[in-house]
Amino acid sequence: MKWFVFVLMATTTAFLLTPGSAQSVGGVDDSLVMYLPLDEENGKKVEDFSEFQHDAEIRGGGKIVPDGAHGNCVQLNGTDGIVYVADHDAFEGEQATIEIWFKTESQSNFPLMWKERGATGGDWWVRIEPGSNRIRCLFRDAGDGTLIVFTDSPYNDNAWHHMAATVGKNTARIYIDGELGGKSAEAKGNFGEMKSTESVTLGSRFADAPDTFGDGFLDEARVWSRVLSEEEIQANMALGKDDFLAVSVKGKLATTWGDMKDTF
Ligand SMILES: [Ca+2]
Ligand SMILES: [Ca+2]
Repeated sequence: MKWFVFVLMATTTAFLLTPGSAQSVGGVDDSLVMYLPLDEENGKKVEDFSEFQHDAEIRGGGKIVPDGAHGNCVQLNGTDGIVYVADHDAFEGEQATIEIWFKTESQSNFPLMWKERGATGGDWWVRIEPGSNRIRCLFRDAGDGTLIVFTDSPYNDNAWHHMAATVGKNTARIYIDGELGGKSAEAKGNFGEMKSTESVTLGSRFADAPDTFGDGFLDEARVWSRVLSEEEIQANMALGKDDFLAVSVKGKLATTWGDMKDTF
C-alpha cells in the first residue's frame, strides 16, 4: 500500500503547487457565501470568489485604488458611491458572519455593509456612527427578533481596521481587529432566519434606493453562513485573496487526506 500513499501524496503536492490551481472557487469552504477581494484593476464589475459568484458592481462615485488592507480596495466618495450585490438566500439564514476592512476619517455616518429589510423580512447591517462614538451592528430576523451590538469607538482614525460581526445560536458579537469590540460587543436573545427580498450594499444605507453614503475605503468583504470563532476571524484577516483561497483549498484537501488515512 506504500506506493499508493506515495503517489497520492505526490499528486496532492503537485496539485497544491500547480500555478493557478489554488484559485479554484470550487475548493473554498462552502459556508463562505460572498467574498469580494476588490482587487480588480479597474472597471465597475466586482468579482465574488465564493461558490455563489454573486453579481456585484461599483455604482456612482466609487473606484478601485491601490494600497488596500490586502491588494487593491474600493474608494467611495461619500455622495453616491457604493458596491451593490444582488439579493440571495445565502445571506439570510439563522447564522452569519460579516467581515470587512475599512479606513476613513469621516465624521459622518458610514454604513460598511447593509442588507436591506424592505417592508418585511430580516436584515443585517453595520455602520460607523462617529456622533455616538461607536460602530453599531444590527441583526434582525424575519420575525422581528433583533440583536444589536456596539463598539466603544468609531475607529475613524484614517488607519485600516477589520470589522467582523457574527450572529447565531441566539448571540451576536462584534470584533474589531480580531478582538471583541467593547463593552456592548455581545448581545443575546431568540433569533431565527433573516429571509427578505432585498439586496446588499457596501458603503450606503439600503441598496436599491441608497442613502447615507460613506466617505473612505473598504476592502476584503466576506459573508459566511455560520458563526466564525475569534481564532478563525484572526486567521482570516491576515490573508489577502491568494493566500486566503489557497488555505481554503488546502484545508479541504487535508480533511480529505485525513479521512483516507483512516481507511487504511
Ligand atoms: Ca483587496
Ligand atoms: Ca432573498
